[in-house]
Amino acid sequence: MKRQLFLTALTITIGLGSCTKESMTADYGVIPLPNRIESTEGDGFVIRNSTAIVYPKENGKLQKTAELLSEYIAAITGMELSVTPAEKRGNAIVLKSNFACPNQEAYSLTVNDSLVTINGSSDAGTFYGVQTLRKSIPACSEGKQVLLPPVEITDMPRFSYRGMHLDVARHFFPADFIKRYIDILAMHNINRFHWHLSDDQGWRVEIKSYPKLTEVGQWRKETLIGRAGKDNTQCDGTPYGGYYTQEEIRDIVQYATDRFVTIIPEIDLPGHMLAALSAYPEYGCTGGPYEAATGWGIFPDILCMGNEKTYEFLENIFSEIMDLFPSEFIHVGGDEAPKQHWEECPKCQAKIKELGIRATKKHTAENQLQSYAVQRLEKFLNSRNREVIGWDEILEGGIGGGATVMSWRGTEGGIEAADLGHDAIMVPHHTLYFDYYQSEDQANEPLSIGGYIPVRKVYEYEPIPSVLTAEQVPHIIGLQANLWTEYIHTPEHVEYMLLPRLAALCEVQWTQPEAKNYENFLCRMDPLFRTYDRLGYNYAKHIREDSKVAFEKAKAVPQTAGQAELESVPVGLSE
Ligand code: TNX
Repeated sequence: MKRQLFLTALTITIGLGSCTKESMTADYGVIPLPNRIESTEGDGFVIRNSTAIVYPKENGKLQKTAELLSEYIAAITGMELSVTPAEKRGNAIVLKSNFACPNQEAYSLTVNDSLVTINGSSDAGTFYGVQTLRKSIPACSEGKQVLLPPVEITDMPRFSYRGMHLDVARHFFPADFIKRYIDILAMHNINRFHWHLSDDQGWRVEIKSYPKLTEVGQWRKETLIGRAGKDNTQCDGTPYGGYYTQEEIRDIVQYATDRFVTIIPEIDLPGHMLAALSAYPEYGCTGGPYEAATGWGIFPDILCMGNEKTYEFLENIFSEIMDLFPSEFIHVGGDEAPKQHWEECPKCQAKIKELGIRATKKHTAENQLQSYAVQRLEKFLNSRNREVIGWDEILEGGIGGGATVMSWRGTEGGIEAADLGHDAIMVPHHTLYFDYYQSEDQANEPLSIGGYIPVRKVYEYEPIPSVLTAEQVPHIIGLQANLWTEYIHTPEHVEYMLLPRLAALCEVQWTQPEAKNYENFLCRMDPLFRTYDRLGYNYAKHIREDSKVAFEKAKAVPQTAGQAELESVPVGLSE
């Protein structure tokens, strides 16, 4: 007889309850919470040194996933499990990908006494089953056998677009750290890494046809100290640069692909382009000279979109970007582009005339010129089978084609996009900007851009606006958090801003809303924090104590009381 396991405190009690010196018991109540966890009959499966991880012969992707699982288990337990394409045999963890489910990232995870089977609806699904398994193993399992209680888990994500962003223009982070960042994303079932590669303060990707983009554009002569503001112009006097070679990019793209993370590159235009203009001033309205910005904000010098040569410049850049990044989506920016130079620029005004653009009540002529530029670029990218994403400003001059809108100034952009039949990704700054403070006690926090976004606020976010009709809802393809780095100089600080808010984000992205419960989440954070510790991830500690207390409280609940609760609190997609 199968027993439905409900994800109350009981799950945790089971996990911790049977800890001995020699063995540890896995706990399947991981983050993000799986849709359905049913405990089954039996003694369970013991992971020992002799356990093999088995993948289907000639499936290179699952071979890689099997190797990663072996690494994950080694990092937590010290056991180095062998990886083999052998046929099914006893005491093995078997990876497959023929689980029948229309959702392409679903999986089942079955544990009986002799076998663990992770079966994905695709190789990606199998990878998420592997993530669930590795997170279920307690971080303090070093040198111990791990008992996996018998179970049947079936799981799939709520949203297909589950993103996380990183700005490497304001501050640069080396290739090795980008890989570590991708590891962290993968651990949280995130499948899109939005890589913000260029901005006013630095150009970070090698483009062979325009070598000065990195030779010159990677540099700013110095960096503002303290918070940006009218009265603060104090800089550190130290030149700052950094960029990724194409070889490094290819290596990172492969690293991400192995972890089922698609990298979406962003080249932000026509604004936020000062670094590029410092290298190629001929593509600005005034002809320069320009310098990469040393402080933060919005700058009036943007690309001249009245000049045909600028289109050629962009197409050449994007051709190389497309060669480097296989992603279906390419991000073309579009945010914060002041139009004062366009208003005076003879080329821009001639272009507006030539195109027959007229200012309307809704759209200025200059905003329509931006809209024309984005749509023209979109056609170019479409001709190579790519789709465009832009910040919500791309709605301003009228949106055409099939662009996907990233709604950052609030949720209105997403709502408008859905209403116009476009897809949208929710990234509202008020809830999903991880560069904002995590505590109200700002004096005790590293200097941040502002705001206040505690873990709970992220956790409680509902990305589908209630005003949408049933037909519009599917246009919200997912959500993402953004990590801008004006005030973030080091990898450790990036991790501090990212974790544990990322854990809250991933549960919004993955888990069905009915199954979400903040107290329960806090309780499940405790083992995840231990895993962060074990892996050396630097995280913010604001909810660390609360999560320990929630965990201890759950542990103290006698099993019978837990079972009484069991009958009443179903979770997720349980039938
Ligand atoms: C707005 S979000 C920006 C970025 C800044 C960020 C700081 C967006 C499209 N533009 O350029 O870094 O705010 O929070």
